[in-house]
Amino acid sequence: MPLVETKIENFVGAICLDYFEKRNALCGTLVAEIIDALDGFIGRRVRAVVLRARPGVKIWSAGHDVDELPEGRRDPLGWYDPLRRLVRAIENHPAPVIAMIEGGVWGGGCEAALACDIIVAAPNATFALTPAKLGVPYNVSGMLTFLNAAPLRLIKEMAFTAKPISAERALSAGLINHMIPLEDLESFTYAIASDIVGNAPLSIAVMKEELRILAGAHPMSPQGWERVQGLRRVVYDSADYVEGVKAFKEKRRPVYRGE
Ligand code: LCV
Repeated sequence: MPLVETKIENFVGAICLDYFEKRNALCGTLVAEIIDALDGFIGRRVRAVVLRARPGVKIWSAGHDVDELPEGRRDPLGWYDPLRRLVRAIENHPAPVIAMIEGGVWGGGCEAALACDIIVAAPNATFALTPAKLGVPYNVSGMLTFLNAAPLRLIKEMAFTAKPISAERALSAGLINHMIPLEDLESFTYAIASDIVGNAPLSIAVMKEELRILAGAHPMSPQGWERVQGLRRVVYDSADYVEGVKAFKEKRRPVYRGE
């Protein structure tokens, strides 16, 4: 049973997340299907992509599939992790990817949405960064996705509280491009896609890549990199990390001891 539905119309490729039983959690299979769809769009000369969930969902994506997180002693967000591969696939796709969002967006799902080039959300959309809730040491390129998406102070509040913010607040902070009534969400999103399709795809692709390179151009010394990786290892080797994942699976509140 596929976990995404795709279609192509008038040079616009649509990828609809369809993994209801896990609230579109970004498991390896779902991510592989999204990446396959994006790769297929390149050959079909798609000029704009809409990444969406089923109309009427309460949850756009529940984020990383927690059942696929390591139980400790291994980087939970390493280079080949599905979420990392998905973010890179979105950022490297030559056509603009428009996230069309209704409902809650959690954790890694929030990063995947923020990795998209344009975000159009309904008023019922919410956005939550959840590593602190789970005890996960988020990775550097993921934090850069957030830093490129919103003011530092808002990212800190979202990361440290792990509380969702409303679409309205996301709009006022520039985290999303448009907040559109649910009944107009699809037509508005496709109107943007159609504007993009009418422009020069090669020019757009090179500007997207220039912006990706520039947005990622943050010098980090080898010592700085090693320090961060060492600090992250302390976290994913900690009892708190094990407790966070265990509590999620046991559907209870975690009790963190800072060790
Ligand atoms: C696996 C899930 C998930 C899920 N994984 O439905 O950013 S980081 O570092 O934190 C990163 C590691 C990350 O992204 O972690 C995941 C962060 N996500 C969250 O914290 C959201 C966790 N999910 C929820 O809070 C609720 O499920 C929401 C509010 C999304 C939906 O609530 P709702 O009542 O509609 P359920 O909670 O009943 O979920 C339906 C099924 O999906 C599973 C969940 O365990 C349940 O499974 P069972 O039917 O077997 O009980 N599920 C939901 N999210 N991220 N599994």
